[in-house]
Amino acid sequence: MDYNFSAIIKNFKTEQVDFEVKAFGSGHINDTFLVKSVKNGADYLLQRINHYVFKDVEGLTNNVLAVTNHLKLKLPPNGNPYTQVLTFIEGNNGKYFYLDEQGNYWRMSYFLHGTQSYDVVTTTKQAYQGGMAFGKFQADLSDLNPSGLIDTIPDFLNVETRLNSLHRAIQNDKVNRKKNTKEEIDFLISREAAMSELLKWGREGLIPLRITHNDTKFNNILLDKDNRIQCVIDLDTVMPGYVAYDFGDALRTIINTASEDEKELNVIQLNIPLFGEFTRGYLGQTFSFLTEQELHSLIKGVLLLPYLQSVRFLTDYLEGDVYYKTLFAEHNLQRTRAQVQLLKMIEEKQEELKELIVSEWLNLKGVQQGEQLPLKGSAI
Ligand code: ADP
Ligand code: GN1
Ligand code: MG
Repeated sequence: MDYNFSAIIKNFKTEQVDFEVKAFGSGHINDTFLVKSVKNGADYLLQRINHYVFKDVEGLTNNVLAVTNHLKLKLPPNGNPYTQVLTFIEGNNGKYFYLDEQGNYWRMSYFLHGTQSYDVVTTTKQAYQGGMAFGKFQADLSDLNPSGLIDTIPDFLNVETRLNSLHRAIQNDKVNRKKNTKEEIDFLISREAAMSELLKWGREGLIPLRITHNDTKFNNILLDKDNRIQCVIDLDTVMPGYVAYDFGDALRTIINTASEDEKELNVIQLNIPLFGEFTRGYLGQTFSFLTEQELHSLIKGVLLLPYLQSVRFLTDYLEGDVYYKTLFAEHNLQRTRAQVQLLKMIEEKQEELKELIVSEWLNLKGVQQGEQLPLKGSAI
C-alpha cells in the first residue's frame, strides 16, 4: 500500500519536516514505519493503527496516554522519560492521532535508538530482563485506577469467547479449510474445560483484575545494546486483566527455542533455564503484591496462552486470514500447529515448571525472613 507520508507527517508537531520513511518491525497488527530525519533532528516511529482490530482509536489513545504518563511518574530521579517510556507526538489537532481522508488512523512516537527487539530469546540475561520488565510494568501500574481504562478489544483474552468464535468459524467453514484442520480442532476441543479455569477463578473473586499488558510476547520490549531492559512497547492492549496472562504470554515466546510459526515441529523445544530466569526476574518485581492464589494461577497462564493463541490462529485460518498479517496462504495453519506443539511440550513438563515457580517464590520468602532474622536476634 502506498501512502503519502509527507502529507501524513505534517499533521504532527515534529522537530523537522524532511524525512525518509521505511517499513519497520515484525508486528502482526499495526503497520510500522521508521521516519528518519534527513538532517540531524529526532527520528520517529509512525504507525497506522489497525482500525479493524481496534475499533475505538480515541479510547485506545486515551488509555495509552494515561499509561505512559503514569509510567513516567514511576521513573527513578535519573530516569529518562523520553527513552525509557514511549513518548507520543501531539498532532496539530491537539490529539495524539490523525485520521486521514482514506480513513486511516496514524500516530507517531519517538524512535528509540540503540534498542533491539527479539522474536526468539537466546540468553538467560534476556529472559531475566524480560521478567523484570513485565513484572515492573505491572508493579508500576498497580496504583492506576483500572476503571479509567477502556477495554480496547472487548474479551480479548477471554477463552470462552475465543472458543465460541472458533466453533462459529468451524461451523461456517467460509473458505473451505476445515478439512485441513481436523487434528488441531480435536486437540483444542479436548482441552476446552481445563482451559476455562483461570476465568472461573476470576469470576469467583479468587484472583483480582489488575492492569496488565496483555500482549507480552518478547518482541514487545526493547532491550538496550547491553541487553538490558529499556522500554516496554506495544501498549494498545493495556487494560484490566489477570497477571497470569502476561506471565504466560511472555513465557510462550521465551521458553520456545523456535519461532512462533516454526514449520518443523521437531525443532520446537523448551528452554527451561530461560523459564527459570524469566520467573526470577518477574517475581522479584511482583512478589510484594501478588496473592498466593495469583502465584498458583501463573502456571495456568503458561498453559492457557499457547492454547489461546492456537485457538486464535486457527479461527483466523478458518475465517480466511482476516485478522493477523500473513506471509503465505497456510501461515495461520502453520502458526496453529507450532503453538499446539508448544502446548503439548509444556503440558509434559508442567510439574517441573510449577516447581520452578514455587521454589523461586519460597526463595524470595526466605530472603525476606532472612532480612528479619538479625532484628529478631537482637530482640532476644
Ligand atoms: P505491532 O502492534 O504491530 O506489534 P509494535 O508497536 O509492537 O507493533 O511495533 C512493531 C515493532 O517496531 C516492535 O516489535 C519494535 O521492534 C519496533 N518498535 C516499536 N516502537 C518502537 C520505538 N519507539 N522505537 C524503536 N522501535 C520500535
Ligand atoms: C499480535 O501486535 P503483536 O504482533 O505484538 C496480537 C497478540 C498475539 C500476537 C501473536 C492486538 O501481537 O495478541 O499474541 O500477535 N495482538 C493483537 O504473535 O491481537
Ligand atoms: Mg508488537
